[in-house]
Order: sequence, then C-alpha cells, then structure tokens
Amino acid sequence: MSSNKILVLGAAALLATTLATSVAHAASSDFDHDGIPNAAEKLLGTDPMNADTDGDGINDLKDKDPTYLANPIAQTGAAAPFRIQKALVENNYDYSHHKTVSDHLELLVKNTSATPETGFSIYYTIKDLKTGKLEGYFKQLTGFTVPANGEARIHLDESGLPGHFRANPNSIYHTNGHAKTITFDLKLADYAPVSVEVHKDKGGAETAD
Ligand SMILES: [Ca+2]
Ligand SMILES: [Ca+2]
Ligand SMILES: [Ca+2]
Ligand SMILES: [Ca+2]
Repeated sequence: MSSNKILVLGAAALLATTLATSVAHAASSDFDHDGIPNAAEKLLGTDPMNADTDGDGINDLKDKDPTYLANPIAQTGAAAPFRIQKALVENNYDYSHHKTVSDHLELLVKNTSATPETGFSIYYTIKDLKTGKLEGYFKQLTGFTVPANGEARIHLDESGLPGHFRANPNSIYHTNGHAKTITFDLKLADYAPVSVEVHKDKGGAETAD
C-alpha cells in the first residue's frame, strides 16, 4: 500500500470517529445547560432551548413545577394606554412574514396614546380542560414596541423568526388536542395589565396544518 493510500484511510477513520462522537454527543446533549438532557425535556414537557421554561427565575432542574409560576403581575395601576384588539390561539398564518407557520399564540395590540409604547411583559396560562393541568409562563417582551396610535403583534412560538418570542415547544398547547382555556395578562410598566381569556376548541395535536 502506498503512503498516500494509508493517509487517505487514516483520514477516513478519523472522520468516522468524529462522526460517531458527534452522534453520541447529540444523543446526550443539553442545549440549554440546565442539567436536563434534550430528550428528557420532551418527557418533562419543558423547553430544551430555555433553562427556565416558565420564567420564574428557577432553573428547570430545580423548579418543582417547571411549567408553572403564579401570576407575578400586579393587578393595580392606572388604566393602560393600549388595547388587545385580537387574541389568536389557533392562528397559523404569520402576517408580518406572509407565510404559514405552526399554530401559535398571537396578540394584536393597539396603542391608544400619541407616543410609542415599549417596556411590556406578559403572563399567560394554558389550562387543559380535560386533565385540569395548568401551565403558566412569564416573559419580558424586550424590544417589543407599539407605534404611537398604531398596532403591533406579539407572537409566542418556536419559529425563531425576528421579533417573535419563544414559547415552550413541549407545552400542553402542542402535545395534545384537548380543549383549553388560555389567559393573557399584558402589562406595560406603571400601568394595570390588560387581560383576556380565549377558548381553544378540541382538535388535533397542533402541528403545522
Ligand atoms: Ca436542557
Ligand atoms: Ca430546559
Ligand atoms: Ca422555572
Ligand atoms: Ca415554576
């Protein structure tokens, strides 16, 4: 065998070893470094790309209920200078990107003031009306702005699209087709939150349709 052939065989063996190592690594990966492997996050119903799925400040591994926190938003304050025009819970069209996406949660927010508004946070719950299971999530909507007297949409999903906020892909919203009640508390700093409740009909598991 020529030395060139030995070199090629050596490179092939190295490539095979590297591939085997990366496959084994992927199987035991923990993308968000919360101590729970990706595969186990699916079983637990937590987000493999978020170390604190529900946003209560407690890491998924340490959190006794990693998909629930009680509402942290104070219900007091002056009347907010915005309205929730629409709360969509089975919507699967993204108007801003003009494309079909998986069903996701979306709010259309109307600013009723003459100044742009920013500094929003959101608390939302998903209740399975068959099993009674309740999930609750809190999120700062960093970068979300509603123009003066204008409208803007909040998307909560797993798309990774610009301007979208990440939602848990292993939530009961996706994993079963039971009827659900979904509530939103949208808060602008210093004002009372605006709340809406929406019913989601029984249907198939929410994959792209
Ligand atoms: Ca993890
Ligand atoms: Ca996680
Ligand atoms: Ca948590
Ligand atoms: Ca929790």
